[in-house]
Amino acid sequence: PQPVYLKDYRPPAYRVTHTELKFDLSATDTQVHAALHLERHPDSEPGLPLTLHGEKLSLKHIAIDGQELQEGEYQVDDATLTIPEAPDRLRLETVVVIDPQANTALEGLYLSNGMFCTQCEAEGFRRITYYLDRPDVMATFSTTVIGDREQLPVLLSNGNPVERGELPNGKHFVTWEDPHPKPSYLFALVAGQLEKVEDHFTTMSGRDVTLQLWVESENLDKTEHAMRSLKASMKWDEETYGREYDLDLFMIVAVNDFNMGAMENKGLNIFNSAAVLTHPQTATDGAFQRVEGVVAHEYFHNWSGNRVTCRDWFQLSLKEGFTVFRDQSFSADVNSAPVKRIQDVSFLRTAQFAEDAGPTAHPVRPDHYIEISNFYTLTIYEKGSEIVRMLRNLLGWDTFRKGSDLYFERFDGQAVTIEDFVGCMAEVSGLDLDQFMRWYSQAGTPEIDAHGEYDYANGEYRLTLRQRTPATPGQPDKQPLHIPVRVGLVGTKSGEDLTLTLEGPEGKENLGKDGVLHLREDEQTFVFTNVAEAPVPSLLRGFSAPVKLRFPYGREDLAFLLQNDSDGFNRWDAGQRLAMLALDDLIAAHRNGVEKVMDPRVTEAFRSLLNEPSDDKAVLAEMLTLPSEAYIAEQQPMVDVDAIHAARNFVKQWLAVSLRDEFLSLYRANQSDAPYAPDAEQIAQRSLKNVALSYLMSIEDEEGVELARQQFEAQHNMTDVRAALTLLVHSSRGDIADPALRAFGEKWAHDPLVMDQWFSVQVTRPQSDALDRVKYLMDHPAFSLKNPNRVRALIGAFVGQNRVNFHRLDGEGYKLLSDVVIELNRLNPEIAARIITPLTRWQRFDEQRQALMKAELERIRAEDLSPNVYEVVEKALA
Ligand code: HT7
Ligand code: ZN
Repeated sequence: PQPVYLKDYRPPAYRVTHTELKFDLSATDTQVHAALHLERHPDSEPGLPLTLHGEKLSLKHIAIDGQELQEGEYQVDDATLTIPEAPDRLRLETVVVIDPQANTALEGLYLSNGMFCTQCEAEGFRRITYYLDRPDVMATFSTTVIGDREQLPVLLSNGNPVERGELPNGKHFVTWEDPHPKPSYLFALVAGQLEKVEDHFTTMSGRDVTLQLWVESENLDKTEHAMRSLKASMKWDEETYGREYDLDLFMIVAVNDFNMGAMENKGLNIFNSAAVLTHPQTATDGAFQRVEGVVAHEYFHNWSGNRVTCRDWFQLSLKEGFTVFRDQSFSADVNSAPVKRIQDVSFLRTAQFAEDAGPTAHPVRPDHYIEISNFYTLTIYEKGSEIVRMLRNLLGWDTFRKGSDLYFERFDGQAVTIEDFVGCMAEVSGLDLDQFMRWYSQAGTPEIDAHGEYDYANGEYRLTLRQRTPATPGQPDKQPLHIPVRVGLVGTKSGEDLTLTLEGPEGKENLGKDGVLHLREDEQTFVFTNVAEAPVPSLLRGFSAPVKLRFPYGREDLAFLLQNDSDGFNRWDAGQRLAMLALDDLIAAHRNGVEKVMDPRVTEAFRSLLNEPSDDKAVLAEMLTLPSEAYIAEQQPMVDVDAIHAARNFVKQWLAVSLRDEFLSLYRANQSDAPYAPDAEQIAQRSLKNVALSYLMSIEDEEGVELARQQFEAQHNMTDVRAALTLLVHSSRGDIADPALRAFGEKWAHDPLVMDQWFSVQVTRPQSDALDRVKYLMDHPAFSLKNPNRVRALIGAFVGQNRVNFHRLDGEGYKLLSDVVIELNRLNPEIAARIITPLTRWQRFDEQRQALMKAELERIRAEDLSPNVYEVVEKALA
């Protein structure tokens, strides 16, 4: 497969002004009739032929302006249909036949549980019909769906239904019209036995919008939270960004087989059932919050993505980075803002930083790709969002909002670039954002080395920041970035933020109690004057830039910040840094075979957290959570999975023994019989209670085990049930865990989303039988490699969350993953290329593991590979 390059972008030869589609649905022989109204693109190079994309299509008929084309007047290969002598304006008709039942890749039109559905982003539409399947070709669509009246009573597509009727042979049809020009990736069709829940929303201009959530009948009782989230998102986007919905109907459909979380098709969002269905008895608090976030994300795309879309797929972060930023802000506003920031940053620092440091590292705007679906990455989404957040912070909210208004107004109905977006921000603010644009073109996580000096005699604090971005594949040399570093100076005597007076080229600048430093050079020194007492600097407040910041904090400094920093995020981060220092010592002790000794400052810090009641329970739960094994691994020069696991367990057990009574009281104080609600207060309470229980269970004392058993038995809600079940299954108490697991499996055998949890809980168990459990469960009748949720629940959970067992020294974990990748490469290349990720990170491990991992990658390379897996494996072995 050949790469596509950003520098080769050219406007299309033709544009499509209107698209008429007619689907006659059948499981194995769906007929797609397309009539495309085409005209030469004014900006295209003269003389270019009309070339349409098309894959896995069986062409039955082709005509221009009613005239059937003869052999020789067009050419077809396995990716394109070319008409060399097409007129400048034409109506092209094609009829193709496709096989949805054989479509296990879940791109294009496929069957899920007997239901027809589509996934067209990024390049799935070309598996439905011949088309200019690129985002800068936008057309209005009219779609007629024909299906069996009994089997497929519900027939949906984008826009508004304009006609419906009966047909011979037990068939019926519905015609849909979408008045908003859209690229083909936003096309959608759904047909099946679905039932709906309906509600209404009155927009800010007083229009009534009908909201429909379509699900299989057994899931009708799991829609309430998604509907509530949808209405909240619509309101929030009006109030926060001034964006109003633009059709009379907004539909969401839940499907069981879906490669990602959801898809923002115009007026007809299609969702993975895991990202939309919730019920207190079946979904955890985390799932409720995910649903709220994904519903918001897809809804927000109606403006950031659909009304204003991407010129080409290199601009993917234009819509994804901006929309993630919007959904993160929404979730922060409706839940606990500090906790949302802590969770988002934890995820970024663990998973996106690892991507940035690995062989598939790429800029937020890549300059080439082989398979675009490999680029729906954490870098495009999460780092892309951090870049938008930096813009928001550099401009301030009001100016950022002006820039956003200008962007939506100026480019409404167009397919544009990242320059267009940042250009609006520069225009409204007057800021020079040229250097800032490097955030989009340079891969890798910038590192900042900071050091500070306090000059008692002059009352000056000098802070030196040195930036460097490590080399990444294809980018050996990096330029300095424009990095906003939010800082405060916390007085060591007062514990208060000191007023910041910055010495600048134009004199003294008053930054108030915390301010943003603009780091633009490789190295810069910032001098603060009138600093009345020795400070501890609080750096990168709120995580003001996606960088790794090092500062030689002493442990007392960190304990001090943990107590005194006015920035909630940095208070949490100080705790994490303190725990990391202790963990580093313990990891070294484990590797050297010497006795592990716990740093008493960590114990004391935890004791203070537990003894001084905090009014923010949600933040407290985060503070009491130790860095994950994955995050700890990210901090190590060479990952020693066993030492990390042992060190983290040691800290956990030490704290549990030392603070047992405190954890018990915390547990009891947060027990509640109140009816379940997914609100911030209850979620915080449950988090705290379950964090406490996890400490108690780490030492498996009788009281802790009994509390877990009772919590499971009470079956109050899935958050508590799953927390208790996980702790029991991950303990040595098989006498309690096994019957609990059996009861859980029997009770929920009918519910795929709960069974996903049943699979995950078992394969993440740290005991050495986990790999056998995975193999055993792969033979379970409920397991299927064709269902991405099941693959993620079983294989994904094992390779991603069970580090000690996946990285077994006999290489059996790696072998299991490569066997799965080889099978999925044939069935579902998109999922294969994602699930392989842990194997591509071989450089981070010891020589023995490196050799084992590379051998498995070579074994995969020897197969007949899809472009998806080929691209990842080649990069990993380069
Ligand atoms: N924009 C959507 C992307 C998506 C996708 C991409 C590749 C393959 C399958 C997919 N399903 C959805 C989702 C989003 O970011 O909103
Ligand atoms: Zn998105």
